[in-house]
Amino acid sequence: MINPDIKKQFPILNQEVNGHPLVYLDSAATSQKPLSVLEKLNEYYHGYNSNVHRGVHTLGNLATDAYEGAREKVRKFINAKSSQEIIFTRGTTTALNLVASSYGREHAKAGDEIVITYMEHHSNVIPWQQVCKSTGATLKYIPLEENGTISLDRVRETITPNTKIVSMMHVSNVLGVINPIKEVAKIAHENGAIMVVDAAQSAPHIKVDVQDLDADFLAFSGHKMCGPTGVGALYGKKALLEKMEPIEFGGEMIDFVGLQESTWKELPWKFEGGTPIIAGAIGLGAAIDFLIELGMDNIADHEHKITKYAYEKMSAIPGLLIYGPSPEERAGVITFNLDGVHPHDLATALDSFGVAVRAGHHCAQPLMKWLDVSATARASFYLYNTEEDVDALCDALVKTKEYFSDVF
Ligand code: 7TS
Repeated sequence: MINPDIKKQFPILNQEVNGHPLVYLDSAATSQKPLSVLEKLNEYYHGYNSNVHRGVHTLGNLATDAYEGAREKVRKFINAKSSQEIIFTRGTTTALNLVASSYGREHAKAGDEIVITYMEHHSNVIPWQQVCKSTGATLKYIPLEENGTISLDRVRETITPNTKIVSMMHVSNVLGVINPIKEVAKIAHENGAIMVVDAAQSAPHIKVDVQDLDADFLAFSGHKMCGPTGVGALYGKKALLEKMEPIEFGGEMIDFVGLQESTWKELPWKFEGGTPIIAGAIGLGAAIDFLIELGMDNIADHEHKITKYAYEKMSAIPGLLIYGPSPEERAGVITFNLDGVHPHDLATALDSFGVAVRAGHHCAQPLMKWLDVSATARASFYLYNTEEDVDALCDALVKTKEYFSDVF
């Protein structure tokens, strides 16, 4: 397990909310940030804030080195072959939209198929719907098994030689399901399709190796992995990125601008139009240092134990329904409903005990339809959560249940 002292590195966690110690169980929405990341941002703004890639003055060179150094940290973190394959974006949503708008619109045509699953986050649904609308391609869904997982048999049935793109989340933000990306990528490639991976909920929690997965594109967000908001990354295989057109045009991304025609810089800069996300990338680099220091396997192990503990304890609360597979098959997310209590009322009641969870459709309306619910509550765990946090959640759940059964 990770030493509970780690909480001291997250000053925000040391506060009371509504008269109770804060129990933060909403890291799937956004994680908290350790001191080392906050200090790195401070250092940049206090010490060498400057624009990058202009190569004239000292501060500018320091900022460029730190920004490009962060790219190298991301490369290593996901084991990409080259830092030219790492594009800084605003987050997962922007990264997936880049792939859809550039690669998708260029390569899909009427009669082609784009394959996703029912569990995807909206940011891995709507960009593909838009590609289908503009190209005439068809959007197909891999059905889910009863416990919310996907089976490779269904994957094989859905992907065909007409499939051009398969796009799938690595870990579900609702069910915690861990998808067999490596095997799905193999099936996609056998059918001549490319594999796009939404790693928003995996990169913060488990080791992600783009070469081992054989992902063609992979997207994630810095703010869910101890980094600042407003930064994320798109990994793409160099051979694919090289042939793709940028989708944003302007400063920084050009080689030469003529009156009628312009040419682009080489990778990765042709996809980073405008002043890039300098502070964000430097902060993300510090977050990666922090995660590597703890060890991704330790983080995964810690979260697995907390999730198992929570799953067992929550399962013992009468009237509490947990969605998705057994704790063995899931990452640190537990989505649930309490009989007779609307999830928004439930989350509000839990907040009155200082326990922060999310309620709603979790940007996964196709999955909500599949679950046949309009909303759920969700507790999500990260490296700083402890068994005491789970105990506080369960106490608050029991008290909420008692309150609602007394009142109604
Ligand atoms: N993909 C998945 C699997 C996600 O969980 C999220 C955000 C995104 C993509 C989008 O990431 P963004 O950083 O571009 O916004 N998920 C959630 C969530 O579960 N609750 O709030 C945001």
